[in-house]
Amino acid sequence: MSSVDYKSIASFLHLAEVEKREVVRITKETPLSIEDAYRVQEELVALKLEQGHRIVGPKMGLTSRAKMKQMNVEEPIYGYIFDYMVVPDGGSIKRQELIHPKVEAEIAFIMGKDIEGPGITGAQVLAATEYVVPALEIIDSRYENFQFTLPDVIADNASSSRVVIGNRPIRPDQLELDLVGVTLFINGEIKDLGAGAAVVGHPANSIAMLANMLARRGEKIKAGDVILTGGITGAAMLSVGDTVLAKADGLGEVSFKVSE
Ligand code: 0L1
Ligand code: MG
Repeated sequence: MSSVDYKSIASFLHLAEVEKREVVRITKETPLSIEDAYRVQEELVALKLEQGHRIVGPKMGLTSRAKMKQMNVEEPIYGYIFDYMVVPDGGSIKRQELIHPKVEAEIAFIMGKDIEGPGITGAQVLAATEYVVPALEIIDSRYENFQFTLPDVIADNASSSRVVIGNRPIRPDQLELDLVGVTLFINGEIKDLGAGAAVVGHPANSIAMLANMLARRGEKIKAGDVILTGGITGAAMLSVGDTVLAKADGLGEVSFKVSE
């Protein structure tokens, strides 16, 4: 049996988020397996729920081949987005509430039906999806200089921090999501671009993987979940005064500003 104190690591990471303070990665002192890391994440989620926050939906991370190769992993990771993380489209994030935020452009799914793995496919995900929208995810690792191992980032709720969801939902059968081009602009300049296929071949595959990973823990995707499928663009650093915009072909735009 593992001697890792999941609750105290979760409290430590939660406090770092609340106090907007970067901390030394957990595995520098305490070895964590992937299983341990998800146990810490579960405690972190429980702590936030106890404090009255509500889950908006799970999110997938490390879904691009480049990020998986960089972290030497075969499988993406997941975390959870909470209500306090949601910023309205066109709204602002406050730089002083965060540690060292970065932004990436994604496609989010709004689920119409529950999906329970194992064995879920992308086609089943599309059949269970009500709408898709462009999204901007603001990630803010609690670790010094965004430096971590895979178990560290899983324990840290996959760096989840803020999210801006587009407000023009589109039915998923209206377009081929793997071919959708997404461009990330900061202050009117293109920072990065990519296509939906950057996310494990198709964003729906990302949710199928999520359903199958959740099934190992006896959990499922629920109708009403808003799910971030993973970065289509790379993550760009944010500064006070930035205006951030993502344009997704056929899906529209989503934006926010960075205030002090
Ligand atoms: O949403 C993501 O892909 C982020 C996962 C965690 C990795 C990072 O913080 O860069
Ligand atoms: Mg992301």
